[in-house]
Amino acid sequence: MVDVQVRLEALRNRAVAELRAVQDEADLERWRIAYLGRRGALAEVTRGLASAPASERPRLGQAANQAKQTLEQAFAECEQRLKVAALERALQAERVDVTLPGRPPALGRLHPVTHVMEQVVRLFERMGFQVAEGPEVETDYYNFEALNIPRDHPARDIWDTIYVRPPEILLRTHTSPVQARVMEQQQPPVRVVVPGRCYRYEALDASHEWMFYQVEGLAVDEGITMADLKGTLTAFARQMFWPEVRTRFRCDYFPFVEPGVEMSISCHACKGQGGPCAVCRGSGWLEILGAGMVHPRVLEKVGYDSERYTGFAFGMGLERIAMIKYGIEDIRLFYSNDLRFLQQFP
Ligand code: FA5
Repeated sequence: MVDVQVRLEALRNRAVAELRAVQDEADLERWRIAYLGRRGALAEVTRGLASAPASERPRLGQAANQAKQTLEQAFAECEQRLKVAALERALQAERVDVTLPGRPPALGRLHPVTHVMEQVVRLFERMGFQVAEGPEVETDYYNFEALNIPRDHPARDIWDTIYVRPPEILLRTHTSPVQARVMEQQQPPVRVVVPGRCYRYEALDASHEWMFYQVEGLAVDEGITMADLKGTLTAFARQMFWPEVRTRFRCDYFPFVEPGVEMSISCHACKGQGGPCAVCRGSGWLEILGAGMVHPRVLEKVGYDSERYTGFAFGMGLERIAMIKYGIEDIRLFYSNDLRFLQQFP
C-alpha cells in the first residue's frame, strides 16, 4: 500500500503548490471542491483505503487524516491571506496623501452695493450720525402725507408707486418716510442716516431699477442752516470719492424740503473738464443726491416747534454712488447675479 501513501504525498504537494497560485475567492472555492470536496481528490484516495489490507488500514487512515488536516490548514491560511489582501486593496483605494496642499475654501464676499452702503454709513457715523431703519412695506401716510405730499398733489407722479393694498399700503418709494418715524420717536437734536431698499414702478434702463438702495440723512437741531448741509455733504464726498472732489448745489424741488437742491460732484473721468467725456456726457458734473432744508410743515406734523428747530435732509441712490466709484455703466449688472461681475469687487 505504498501506493496510497505515495499518492497522498503527491496529492498534498500538488494541492499546496496550487494553493499558492490562488488569487481570489472563486479560485479558492474551486480548489476546495477539487481537493477537499466530497468528490474531490482526497476523498477519492480515501475511498481506495477500503481495498487495503486490514493491517495497513490504520496507518494509511492516519496518513490520510494528516493529509486532510494539512490541506484544511492550508485552506484556512489561504482564506486569511485573501482577506488581508482584500482589506489592503480597500485601504489603498481610500488612501489620502496628507502631505498634499489643501484646497482653499471658496470665500464669499460682500455685494458691491452692500460694501458701498457700509462705507457711506461709516463716514456719517464718524460725523456723529446714528443709524435708523424703517419698514419697506410702508403706509401712504409716512411715504407721502407726512412728507407734505397730500393725496392729490401732482408731485406724487414723481414716484411711480407699487401698491401692496391700495390706496393705503405700498412699497416705500424712498427712505424719506423714516424721517417722520424717527422724529415721532425722539426730540431734537436728531442726526440719523437710514440705509435701505426702495421700490418704484419703473421702466428699466441703464440707470433705473425697480428695486434699489438709498441712504437717507436727517439732522434737526436749533440753528442748523444750509451751510451745515453743504459742509456735511462736501466732507462726505471728499472722503467717499477723492480729496479734491468739488461739489455743486443747484435748486431742485422736493415737497418735503424748502429750499430743495440736487448735489453733483465733479466728474472723476475728466476732472470736471467736460468736453468729450462720456462719463458725465460733457457736463463735467455727476448728480449724486437730492437734499434740502426740512420743510417747516414736515417738522410741525411730528410736533416739533418749527420756529425753534431747523434741519437738513438728503437722500442718495447707492447704486449710483457705486457706479461712479467703480466705473459701472449699467445698473442692471448689480442684480443679474452674474458671478463674473460680482467677483471683481473686493
Ligand atoms: C428722492 O427719493 C428723495 N427722497 C431724496 C431726498 C431726500 C430729497 C431728502 C430731499 C431730502 P429721487 O427720486 O431723486 O429723490 O431719488 C434719489 C436718488 O435715488 C436718485 O438720485 C437715484 O440715485 C436714486 N434712484 C431713484 N430712482 C431710482 C431707480 N429707479 N433706480 C435706481 N436708483 C434710483
